[in-house]
Amino acid sequence: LPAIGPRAWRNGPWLWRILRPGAASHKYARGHVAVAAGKGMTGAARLVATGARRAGAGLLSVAAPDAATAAVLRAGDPGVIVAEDRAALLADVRIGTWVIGPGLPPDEGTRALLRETVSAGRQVVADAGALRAAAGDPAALAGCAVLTPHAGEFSAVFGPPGADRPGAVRAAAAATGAVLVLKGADTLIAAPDGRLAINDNAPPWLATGGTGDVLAGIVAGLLAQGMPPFEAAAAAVHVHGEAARRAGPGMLAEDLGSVIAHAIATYWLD
Ligand code: NPW
Ligand code: AMP
Ligand code: MG
Repeated sequence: LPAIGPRAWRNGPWLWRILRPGAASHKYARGHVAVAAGKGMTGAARLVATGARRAGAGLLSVAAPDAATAAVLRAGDPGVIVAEDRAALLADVRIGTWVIGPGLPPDEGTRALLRETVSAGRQVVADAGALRAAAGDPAALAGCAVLTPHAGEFSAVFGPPGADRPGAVRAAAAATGAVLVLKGADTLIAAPDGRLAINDNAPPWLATGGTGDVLAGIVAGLLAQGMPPFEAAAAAVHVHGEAARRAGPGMLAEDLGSVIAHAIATYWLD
């Protein structure tokens, strides 16, 4: 590793393992994830759903903003529950983990949804529109479990990371109290307590539309199964890169799910 101070590791299964489902598992016990869908970009919510379900979440609900969007979502993956009553989903204590941001506009509505979800005591993975909605205002993200910015989103919220990327992500994690995942060719994962992992297994062809949405879903799927945020984020990033390697150079974001299905057992805790 470069000179990045103490408590820094190369990311990999030696840092964490994924819980193997057992005979006593059932779908509720494996965690229920909710995703907030936007009006136009329903594909983003569907990719989040795929990531969360392939990472092992037992149930997945998508909160649709209106009836027309719900109809589009219902025409998609049959295993996804599409709900129009967002308040009811938010009140459901069994839905412990939410993904907010992919496909959402960077506006006050998204900020309000994030605040409500955090206030309700849910674990929140904030990405994309939720990060853009907090541009220049990191305090708006306080209480989130994991933030997954690419470099543009990170700069919008926290300012440019500069040459000391490990220092910048550690500072952002400390400032928000959330685990920070700064995505890129190498991805940095930092915890508020200073732990840092560097992930370098992602092939360049992972840089294609929608892969970040799948990653946010994998993080949520692992959180929902009880993994702590730093471990869930680090594991998700590694699984995501490994899935891309296995899927090959022509892969699409939507190909990652079926590859994760085959790769996931290699990460199980024995
Ligand atoms: P430049 O060009 O460097 O000046 P956004 P987004 C900058 C949804 N999707 N990686 C760069 O600026 C997402 O969920 C929906 C990327 C660039 O112009 C979001 O809600 C899909 N960008 C929404 O689209 C599938 C970087 O940031 C700008 C960067 C927009 O997300 C696709 C991009 O800005 C997609 O996931 C980096 N490393 N560094 C669907 N099927 O529905 C700097 N930039 O607004 O964050 O655009 O990431 O495309
Ligand atoms: P997003 O920008 O949200 O769609 O996320 C893009 C995903 O692709 C993230 O997981 C990045 O880490 C990954 N990625 C972007 N560029 C590269 C690259 N050059 N090599 C490997 N992975 C990349
Ligand atoms: Mg993205």
